[in-house]
Amino acid sequence: MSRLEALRAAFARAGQVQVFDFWDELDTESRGRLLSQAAEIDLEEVSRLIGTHLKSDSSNKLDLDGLEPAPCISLPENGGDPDEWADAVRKGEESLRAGKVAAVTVAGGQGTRLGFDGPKGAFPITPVKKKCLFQVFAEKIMAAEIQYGCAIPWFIMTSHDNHEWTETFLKDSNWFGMQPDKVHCFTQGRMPAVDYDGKIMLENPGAIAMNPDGHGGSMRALVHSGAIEKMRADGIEFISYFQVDNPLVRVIDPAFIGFHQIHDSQMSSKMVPKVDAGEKVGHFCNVGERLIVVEYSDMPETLAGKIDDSGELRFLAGSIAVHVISLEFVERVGRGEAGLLPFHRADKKVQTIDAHGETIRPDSPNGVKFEMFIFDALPLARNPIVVETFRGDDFSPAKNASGTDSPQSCRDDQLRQFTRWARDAGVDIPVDDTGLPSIAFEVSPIFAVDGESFAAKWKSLAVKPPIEEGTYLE
Ligand code: UD2
Repeated sequence: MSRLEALRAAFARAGQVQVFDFWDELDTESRGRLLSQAAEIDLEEVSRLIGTHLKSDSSNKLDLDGLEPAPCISLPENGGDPDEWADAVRKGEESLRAGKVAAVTVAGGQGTRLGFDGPKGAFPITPVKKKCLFQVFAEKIMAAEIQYGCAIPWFIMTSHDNHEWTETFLKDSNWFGMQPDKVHCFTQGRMPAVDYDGKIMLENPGAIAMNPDGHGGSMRALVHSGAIEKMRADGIEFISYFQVDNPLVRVIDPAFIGFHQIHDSQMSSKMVPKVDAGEKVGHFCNVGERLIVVEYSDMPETLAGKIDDSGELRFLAGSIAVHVISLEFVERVGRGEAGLLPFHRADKKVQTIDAHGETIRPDSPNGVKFEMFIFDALPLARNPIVVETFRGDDFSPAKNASGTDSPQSCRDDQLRQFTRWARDAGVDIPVDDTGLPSIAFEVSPIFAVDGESFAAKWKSLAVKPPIEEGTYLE
């Protein structure tokens, strides 16, 4: 049986043979592409998802009964034990010095809301030098390599759509000073979109409408791409995981890594207290003993806005999508041995074709995409923990073209951070009542990555430069 016959028969058995409706009209290249897309699809998985998410509507129905706020390890200034924090830092630093930590950035998203034509990592984000997000992360990794005398390999998850672009961009940028053999791009998996009758959709006569399988797909992709094997060969035990849209992120955080180890956790997460009930971050919750994240879109407003006895939001702990994950756990989840990550349904406008092969660009949702979320691995993990972090030093994402979580708010938050470090080190910089200075200046991660390293570096300078409009400390 030819490859075509075998695939066509399998798709026919699954009720999806429409995928080959235009086969006879396709040229050789399109046929090749269609066959390889078809071969990528796990038809059993798709049939199962159609059953749960379209036919029985039993998907995405969270049982919110008995939902409790999850316990968190608080910052010392908010009641956490300073000795425990000091221990965690020591432990994390030990692992860093021993070269047990790798960084993973998920950068496979489409970045539609930002309206940037290119991979988000290439977006210019810093206030003076207009460094792109990838450069900021690379420099933070290099700063940690210098500080701990170790190598920290960096793995970047891309999508089919942006993989080549991302690799070329990094290469053309000389990997921003990192050693090329320490930077690895790996591609996440894809899922077909289906219409409301559960039929796999064609984007054009010779291509299936395929989408990235969500950042939860990183677990599988790390295994299937061979990244995990590479990490193991390098002696990596812990992965510092973060999203591509957050330039403030502490890419390498010894305290966080240390807490993960002290609690013998397989997956640890960072939280910030939400700014208000409507902030678009997931909520750390417990259902019985299980730690879960309830995404903002799934949290009923009445619960999200509920106030506790102390006058604070009851579900205060917001997820900033930063995790430490143990290598062996990624491997087990990626292989499906620790349970499967569920798929979430998203109703979307999917470009498709009609029975004559003519393009349809819908103006309302006409299909369903399936995505996995990384935080759904928490309930599968041993001893998952949630650790509080200071927002001003860890979280300011660029998601929207303007307003909240935009390049402008990100720029302002970087300026507030640099200014706070400088003022704490004794530099006089006037600020408004939000901490924002009237000048724009920039601190390179190679100069300092936090208030402590800034103070030490500043103190060590025999001649201190004036900090004024356009100053760049490197
Ligand atoms: C995510 C979290 C939200 C909160 C927020 C913090 C989800 C569902 N929600 O919201 O709870 O923590 O971040 O900023 O995660 N990505 C891929 N491949 C994909 C899809 C996404 O790599 O298939 C990457 C994407 O490049 C980005 C990150 O995942 O770095 C977040 O994706 P998003 O923008 O869809 O998530 P968002 O902002 O709605």
